[in-house]
Amino acid sequence: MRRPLSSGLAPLLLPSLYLVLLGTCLLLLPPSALGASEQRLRQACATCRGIIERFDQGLADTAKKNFGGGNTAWEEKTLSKYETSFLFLFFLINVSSWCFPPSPISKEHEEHIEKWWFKLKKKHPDLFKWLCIETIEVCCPAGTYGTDCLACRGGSERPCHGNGLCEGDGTRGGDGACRCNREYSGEFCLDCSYGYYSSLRNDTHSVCTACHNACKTCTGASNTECEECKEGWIENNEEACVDMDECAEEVSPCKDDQYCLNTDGSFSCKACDDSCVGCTGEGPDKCKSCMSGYTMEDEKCTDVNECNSAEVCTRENEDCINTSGSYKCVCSENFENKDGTCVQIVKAGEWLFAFKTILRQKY
Ligand SMILES: [Ca+2]
Repeated sequence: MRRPLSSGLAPLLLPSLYLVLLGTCLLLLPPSALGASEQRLRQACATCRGIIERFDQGLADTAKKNFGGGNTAWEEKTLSKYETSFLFLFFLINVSSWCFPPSPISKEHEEHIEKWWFKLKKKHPDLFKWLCIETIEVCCPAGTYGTDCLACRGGSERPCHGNGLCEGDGTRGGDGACRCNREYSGEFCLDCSYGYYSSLRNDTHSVCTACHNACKTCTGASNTECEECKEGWIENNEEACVDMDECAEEVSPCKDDQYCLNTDGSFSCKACDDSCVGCTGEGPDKCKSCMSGYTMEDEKCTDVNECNSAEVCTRENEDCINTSGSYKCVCSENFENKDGTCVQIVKAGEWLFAFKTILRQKY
């Protein structure tokens, strides 16, 4: 049974709209322009891939929402060439701004996409392969690169022996050279980088592993297999690289008000406690001597309570407050400092009383 056109047209034409979008964007990347630059070659493939992914997703969504059990036969029968062309025109106006940069539309590409949709999608279900690789030739199969889709170094199955990226992999650009992962080096990413050793090596596989933290270079995993010790490490009697204790040196590498803290392969300088003049570690019990305002008590620099002395804060109406390492003198309650003397604070009500008294006396 035939559905009414008004309700059936939207779901029916939706896949075609995706085709239009696809066509429009791809047309911005005509093969004639692909030789322009390396960047453009890679971008051309990335764009084609992106469009195919969105197209596939769009088709999947449309099928789920509108076709349910599928009505492809009816759809193909109803969708006329005239409707497709009309939608092409409509979308060329609306969709072209989504793609970059604008360029003239080629009839040839328009036809490629239509051809695939109506005639080839069963025979070539992989639209990416058919369109991007085989037809408009902006991409290459995985593991190959360049104009002729040559195999990457180390072969297309495992480019760069699985230890790096092949330049231009899957695109019509690049030179197939390997960009090795950090652990690997060499043309085929089979050699180990500085600081790594070969833990497995045969004709096809190479595994490089990081040296022990103590080694600059090495032949194996432990600190006895270093070829050279890293800075901050020193070779001991057993020919192993061990941490150098910088803090044990006769002259401390730290400042006078700091203590030295040894760490694996390095050291750090930390501030002494406020009560110390020089120290050997953290806290007031590691002082070499005490700062003024502190006194050594039980091998610990302790605050001196100056307020216990009769010689401090001797002005009238003045109190002493002890602080860590010092003390301060403040006026007692209801007194305030005026020109170095503590005077009684006169409250607002008292002022008013005094003012009224003056007025009464005068008038
Ligand atoms: Ca150290």
